Amino acid sequence: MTRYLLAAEELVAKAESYEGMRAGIADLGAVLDAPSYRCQPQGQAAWRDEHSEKSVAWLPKAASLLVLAMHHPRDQPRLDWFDRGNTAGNRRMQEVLESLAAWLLPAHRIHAQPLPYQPARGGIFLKDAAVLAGLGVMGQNNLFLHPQWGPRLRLRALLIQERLPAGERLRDFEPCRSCDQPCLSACSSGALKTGRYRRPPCAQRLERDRAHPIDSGQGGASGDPVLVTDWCRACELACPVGRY
Ligand code: B12
Repeated sequence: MTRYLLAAEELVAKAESYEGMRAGIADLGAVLDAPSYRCQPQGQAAWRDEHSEKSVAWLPKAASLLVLAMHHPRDQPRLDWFDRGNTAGNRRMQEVLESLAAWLLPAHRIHAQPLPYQPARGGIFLKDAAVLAGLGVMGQNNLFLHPQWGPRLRLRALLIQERLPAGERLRDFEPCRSCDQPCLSACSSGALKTGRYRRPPCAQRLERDRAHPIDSGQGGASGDPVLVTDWCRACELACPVGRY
């Protein structure tokens, strides 16, 4: 077994040893050549992202990505609640990526760097990366679908300085083909009504969610309610793939 194959296998196994996590390796060049980097998103300027993560400059000569998928079940909405610049789910994934990078250097002499969430701050387009890592496929709802969890997961990535062997894309998993696609009618904003995702109505719906935060049920230091944004998940929760 080559040094890099061993490193890839151990890294993925280590990532998946954290509860509710799956992982795969993608080739960075392939991700940068994937559809999200080649299209001009509609209404890009319309979405005001408030994540407070710092911008990063990528490790020189980086060649691979570890893509981390964290299960986000229906009954754990808190993982997605946006509060003080981030979500609990994102913070958890970032912690896992930091511990993986801290392990990889002494274990395999390979440098790695957790990437931020936003592409504009040095993150990558995570759904494309997850497909290319062989973790699942894109669905009709414009979400990444995992065989076990459907779209009910969140993604993050670790940039890796060496070229590790990438996962194989899934070829025999085409869940939307035989599905009556309840995701399309579940979207009350009409973002999926043509059968193809349209960003502006979805972004407007999420803007409304932001304008109407909910009480998290946790009192702050002063005893005041802590208000959080509970983002719409209709297209995610309507998807029968994985079924939980
Ligand atoms: C900006 C953003 C938004 C914006 C704009 C979304 C958009 N799609 O344009 C807004 C705020 C509206 C939004 C909404 C939502 N988002 Co959002 N969003 C992002 C973010 C930061 C970047 C996405 C982006 O701009 N993509 C670029 C645009 C142009 O691409 P796109 O519309 O997604 O379409 C591309 C893909 O479909 C791809 N594609 C299509 N077919 C194929 C086939 C192959 C083989 C490949 C490789 C690629 C590919 O090509 C298309 C471009 O041509 C990512 C995190 C990240 N760093 O990637 C999260 C992310 C995509 N969002 C996520 C989620 C969950 C949501 C919401 C459900 C809201 C919520 N509760 O969080 C909705 C769902 C919308 C939907 N059905 O697509 C998750 C998706 C998880 C998953 N299972 O896929 C991500 C990955 C964040 C995370 N925490 O994990 N989001």
